[in-house]
Amino acid sequence: MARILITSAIPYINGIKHLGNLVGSQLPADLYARYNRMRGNEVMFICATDEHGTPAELAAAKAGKPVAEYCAEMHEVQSGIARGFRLSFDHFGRSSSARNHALTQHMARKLGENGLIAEVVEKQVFSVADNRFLPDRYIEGTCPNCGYEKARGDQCENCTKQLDPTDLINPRSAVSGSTELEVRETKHLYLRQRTLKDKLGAWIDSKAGWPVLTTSIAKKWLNDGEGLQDRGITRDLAWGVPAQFEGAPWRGMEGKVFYVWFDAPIEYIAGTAEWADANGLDDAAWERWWRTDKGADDVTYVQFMGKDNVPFHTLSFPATIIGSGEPWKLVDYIKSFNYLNYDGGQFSTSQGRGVFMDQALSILPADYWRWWLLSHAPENSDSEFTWENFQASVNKDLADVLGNFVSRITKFCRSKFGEVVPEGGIAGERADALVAELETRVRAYEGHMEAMDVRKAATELRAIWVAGNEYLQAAAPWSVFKEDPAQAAAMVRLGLNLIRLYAVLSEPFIPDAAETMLAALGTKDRTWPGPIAEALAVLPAGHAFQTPDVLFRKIADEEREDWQARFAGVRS
Ligand code: B3M
Ligand code: ZN
Repeated sequence: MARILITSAIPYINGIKHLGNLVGSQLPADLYARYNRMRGNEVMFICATDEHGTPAELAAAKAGKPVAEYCAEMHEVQSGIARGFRLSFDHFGRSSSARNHALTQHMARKLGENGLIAEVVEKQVFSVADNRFLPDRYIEGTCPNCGYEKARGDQCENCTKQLDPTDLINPRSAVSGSTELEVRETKHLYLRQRTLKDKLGAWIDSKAGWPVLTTSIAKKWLNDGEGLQDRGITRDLAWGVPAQFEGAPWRGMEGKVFYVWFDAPIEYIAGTAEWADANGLDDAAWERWWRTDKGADDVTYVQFMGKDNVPFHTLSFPATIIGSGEPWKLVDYIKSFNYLNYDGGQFSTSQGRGVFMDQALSILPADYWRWWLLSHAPENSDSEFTWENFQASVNKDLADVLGNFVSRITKFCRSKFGEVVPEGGIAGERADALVAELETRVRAYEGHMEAMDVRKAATELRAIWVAGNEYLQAAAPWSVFKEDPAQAAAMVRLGLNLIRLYAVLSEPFIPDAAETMLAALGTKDRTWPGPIAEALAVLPAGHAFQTPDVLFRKIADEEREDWQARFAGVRS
């Protein structure tokens, strides 16, 4: 039994995420977590809300609430939506937790003790109109690297370059739009990443099997141009993890907090500690996932994230871990994603363009979205959501292929043999051919799931469903029944067992439908298939079942048009 630690990039607290965010981190992470649990591996799956930084402060101000209260409320909202999508986190933590405060300060102290923190008096952008220092992402301007005009002061979302606000051409306050910006002096802590460059480079080079998207971004920021820069890890803000604390190897940092990108990845660890606390367990329970000196040496750690988060996970966070000099677990594999676009453009929070997670669940159950998103995951390039494609996928794959199969078998059985698995007969050669085909396909499916090739896995799963449908069509037990009821019984018995097999194989993609299928079959047997012939003999003759309701309904053209108009947003 393998031990798999899985983290998804932790979503910002300030608002509800859209489907593009979901498919770029949490959803494929959930797929992988569920698959590994089905295979009997020991899984720890952690996510959290990312609660610090100016976005949270500003959103709270806009909502007219104290920031702590706003975050607590929004955490509950995001938590409920995650449950709605059946995201099976072992713990959905909060980066503002006491655990993360303590661990962030601990890491910073270690880095300081190891000579990796520099105190730098620097000039920082102060917005006179807003009466505050502006954090990097709240300064907008033109990217010096690619010329994109809405680049943020921390990173250009167009070319992914990490920036400093003073790099921007024509800077302005993103809070008020004011260009009345002054540069004032303030002291900050810098993580001396540059001294870790060789170690980081060697570590990345050792990851030969990583996706090209991940390593190319990492190597670009490690080696290109001026290369890896030392990074400021504190900010002039009130909300966050205080940078001045007992035992800190520096002074004069009162009123400052750690930069949100410093404490956010540490929350992966702190979130696991929160999990232990929530379950009344001791520190050893979470340390065995994270400390290689305390049992984590046999853990495989996999991270899921969108491509814009890759530099922070391949360079900044590993710099914290390596620089601490302590035996914390480093990531073994980073699965990163491109962007999902929406109907000929981009998702836009400000314009209300596209489908957001709460809206999605208000119109259709989670499985419909999960299936479409995962089977169209933006792995090798950006992909696009269109309503036509969504409708076609749902109606064909889920309703016509899988749903129809389940309904035909159970209804036919009920009408001819009653709601029990029928006995006797031999299904015949077609059944043997089906078993042989499934033998190959199921093993291929496992391979894709293990490799986290999400689209390939979805394609294989669909082919597995199709194989059953085609078998049923060709075998036609309804015709055979007239001449040879025993053979028809054997075919139906095979079909009912196929439903169970489909439920087990499909669980990571469509957990609710899998649950419904198993419940209808009156079985809790979720055994992952070994030899297919054995897996298709789990439900014995005489086993009772109940014909389920329609598994997936079709999307009508009028609904599709209605939704398309509803989520188009305000266009300029
Ligand atoms: N909250 C950005 C994002 O949601 C950020 C990820 C943090 S992962 C440690 O895309
Ligand atoms: Zn750029």
